[in-house]
Amino acid sequence: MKPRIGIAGSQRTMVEGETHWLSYTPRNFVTGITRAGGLPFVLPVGEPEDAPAYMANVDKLLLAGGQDVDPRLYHALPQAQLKALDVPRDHFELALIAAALEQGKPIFAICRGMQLLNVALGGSLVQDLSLREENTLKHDQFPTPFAQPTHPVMINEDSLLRTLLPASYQVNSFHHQTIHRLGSGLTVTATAPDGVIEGIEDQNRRLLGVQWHPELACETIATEQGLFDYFVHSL
Ligand SMILES: [Mn+2]
Repeated sequence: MKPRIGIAGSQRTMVEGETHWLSYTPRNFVTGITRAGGLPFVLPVGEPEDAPAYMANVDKLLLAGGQDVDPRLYHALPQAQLKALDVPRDHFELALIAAALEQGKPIFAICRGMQLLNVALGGSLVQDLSLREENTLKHDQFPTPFAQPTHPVMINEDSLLRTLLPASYQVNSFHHQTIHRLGSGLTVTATAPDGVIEGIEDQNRRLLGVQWHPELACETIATEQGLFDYFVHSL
């Protein structure tokens, strides 16, 4: 049987200000999992108490991109640069993470997903890259096309990520927040030249996170599809 992959979904109205709500995930995540030979299940934002039952029905958890993480979850006040939150989504995904850890199931966390995973393990975030003291590169590459890598990262030796990617690598980048304090048990696996953390993992608990967007490049860049292949079959 194909590995069953739960993709934590998002929610939005079809048109801004309208009341017609959609539960969804961007199709690119489905494509990455399907191309890898996995069986994707989109998990709609729901009640945290149902998270263990959802996780019991899948083999692994994918945390997708999306809104900013509620700064209350890492005991910070909202800065002016904070963008949209989805507090129910945060709470449901935290419950999915807890259930995955409890059930010993691997997690692949992308962009917001990596940031939320870090917060779930006691870490914190910088709410906007402009709040860093260091000189910071362009990490929101818009309007450059999604699949086009635009900034380099260095992949740490001894990391799981380094078995999949070269030591010097180029990634696409669409984020305005970044990890500040690292969550417990996590190690940094990839770093941009400005010091921004671009990858994390915990090999013991089989947690893998990247700040960039393999789902937007997996159809054109073999190493990006390779991240999904590894997640579905080997993590
Ligand atoms: Mn970046």
